[in-house]
Amino acid sequence: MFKKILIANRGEIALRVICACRELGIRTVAVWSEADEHSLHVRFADEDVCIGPARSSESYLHVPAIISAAEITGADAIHPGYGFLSESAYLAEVCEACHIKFIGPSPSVIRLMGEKSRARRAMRKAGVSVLPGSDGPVDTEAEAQKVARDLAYPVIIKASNGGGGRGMRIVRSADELAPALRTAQREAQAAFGIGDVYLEKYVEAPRHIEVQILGDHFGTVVHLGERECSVQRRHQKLIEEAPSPVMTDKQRKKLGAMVVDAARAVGYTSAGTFEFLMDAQQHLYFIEANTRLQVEHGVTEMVTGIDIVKEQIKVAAGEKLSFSQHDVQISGHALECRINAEHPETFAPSPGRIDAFSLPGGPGVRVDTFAHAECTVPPNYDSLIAKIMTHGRTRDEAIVRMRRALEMTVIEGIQTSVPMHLKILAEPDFQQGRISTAFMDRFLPAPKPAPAPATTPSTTPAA
Ligand code: MV4
Repeated sequence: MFKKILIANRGEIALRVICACRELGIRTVAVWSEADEHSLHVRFADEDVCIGPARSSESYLHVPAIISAAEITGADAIHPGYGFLSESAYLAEVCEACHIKFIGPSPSVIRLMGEKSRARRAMRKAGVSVLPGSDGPVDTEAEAQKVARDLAYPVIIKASNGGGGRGMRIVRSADELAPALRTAQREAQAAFGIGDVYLEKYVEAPRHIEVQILGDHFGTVVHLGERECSVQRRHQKLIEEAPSPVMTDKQRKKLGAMVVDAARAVGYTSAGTFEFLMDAQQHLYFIEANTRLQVEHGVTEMVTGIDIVKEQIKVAAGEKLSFSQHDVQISGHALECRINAEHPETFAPSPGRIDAFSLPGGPGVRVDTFAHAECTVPPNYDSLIAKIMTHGRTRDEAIVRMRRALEMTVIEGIQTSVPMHLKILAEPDFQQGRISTAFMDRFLPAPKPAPAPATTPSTTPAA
């Protein structure tokens, strides 16, 4: 087992990894930017190293600073958390060269999954039901027109090296395709340094369902069931739950087995997530895979009793998975509300100093956070300050527990998304599990009425 792990991250996830290390008897090294000097992850780590200024590109994203900190402290592994360098094949390669274990899949698997159109092809080859789309990147307008005609409109253009919703364009008719393709290619080039894009059939108001897996270095891969993350806004997930309210045991078994076979086929090790869209007919289609620990892993831990971070560390150290598929039982239902430092109506960030702070507890409640009374939420990073999770024997019980947990959450001095969550949880559609990625549209500000045209326009045919 590792003796010392450097955690290349901050905030609640850095603390979550410290929890796992302490339980495993592993020493920890925190790294921090100048904005995080007084942060709890620094206080609770055994050692800490300042790696640069507040700006991420000069600290949490700066590979030479992270590697130097690991070498100076003699860390034998690096846990990247989520975000930042967690899906950097480059960091994983540098770690290999420096004889430091990167806690994640191999660089080649990270690279494969990072190229979304290549990942689609690999998954299709491995027998996964993949959303219909182009076979690889689409370069020319003629090619795009042919693929889109075969798929039938609407289609969606996605950046091959993007992911998580960035750089996507929905195209509803052939005449919109050429300009959308050019814009998408230009945006992909600017955002990701690679202009490749691919096409998929566009699914209206899908559910977002993802399968959690763990793989060791002995060819064993298990799945821990699915999470549903359909309640999202601007590609930011707000509420996640496990299991999905609409998946049957039979469907879970089939989807899980399909993902496990595919993961084994590509040599997947460590924790990972395979994302699917579910259409109105409840068909599931693979869209992309994430090669990191995810923000919402805790709801899976609550319904399986498995500590995903400890297992991830153990398999990275070369241990066999300590359980088999047969041992994985989904028990009850768990929900997670992401508490962001933001204005509850405008969603504008609300960093600053927290005055009063009190967290909920009691039966079935878990809170992962780095915040505390009199701490400061810096403006430099994402606005997630706490994850409130609840577990119940049923989804209804998990919802009741979440509502009382949110009502017993005190965070003063900054604005948070707690009131927004209470509104969502009071919605009959949410309570009945009638959710989709379009669910949050009802909370958008009412669109301004279009200004009256000076002359009566000719009527255009309805779409
Ligand atoms: C889609 C989709 C519909 N059809 N792909 C968003 C997050 C990223 N992981 C994938 N996303 C989507 N992919 C196909 N083929 C719908 C979404 C989606 C979305 C798309 C455009 C605008 C807002 C959206 C909100 C949630 C999900």
